[in-house]
Amino acid sequence: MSARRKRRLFFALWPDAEVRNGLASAAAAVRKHGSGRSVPDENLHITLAFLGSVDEELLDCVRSAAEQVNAGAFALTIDRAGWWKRTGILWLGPSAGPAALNRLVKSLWAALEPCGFWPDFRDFHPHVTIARRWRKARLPEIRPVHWPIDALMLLESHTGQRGARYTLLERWPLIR
Ligand code: 2AM
Repeated sequence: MSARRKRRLFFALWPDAEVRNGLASAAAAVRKHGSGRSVPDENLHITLAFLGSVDEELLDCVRSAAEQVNAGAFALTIDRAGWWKRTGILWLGPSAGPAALNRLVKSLWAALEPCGFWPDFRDFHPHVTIARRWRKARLPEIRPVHWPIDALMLLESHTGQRGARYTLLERWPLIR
């Protein structure tokens, strides 16, 4: 009997090159004020739904769940830095999470339920992780990054010698 292949998957908001540049400079400005393990610029994103290690045979179900998501495009402004003491995560995020983002995440989890996934019932705090194992120094103001959200992405996470690497598997435009 062969072991079924598992893939570590998550849905995310994945920035285009311009937004990524904005996030990268804001991240660099914030990281000047402390120390920890920086997330490489090419990995910056917002996780919407973390699925964990998924049986490959569930992939079709996950894909059709994404197709059923009922949400429109919206604008997100990343305008603050934050730090979670317990996890040591340093992040960038919106100071006002738009209702459209919450609706998107809710619709995504509802669509994933028939595939056997249950929502992560911790509160959803949209954030871009910019460093881990961060010991807090100071959190400066950041130059706001305007991020037009018009698609939902499915990513696979690989753990390499130099930490996590993400591959974009598929992208669904947000149209309603
Ligand atoms: P983080 O960056 O905020 O830690 C890929 O691993 C993405 O999924 C990361 O952005 C990570 O969020 C998130 N992630 C990893 N493990 C997770 C878990 N157990 N629960 C929720 N999100 C997780």
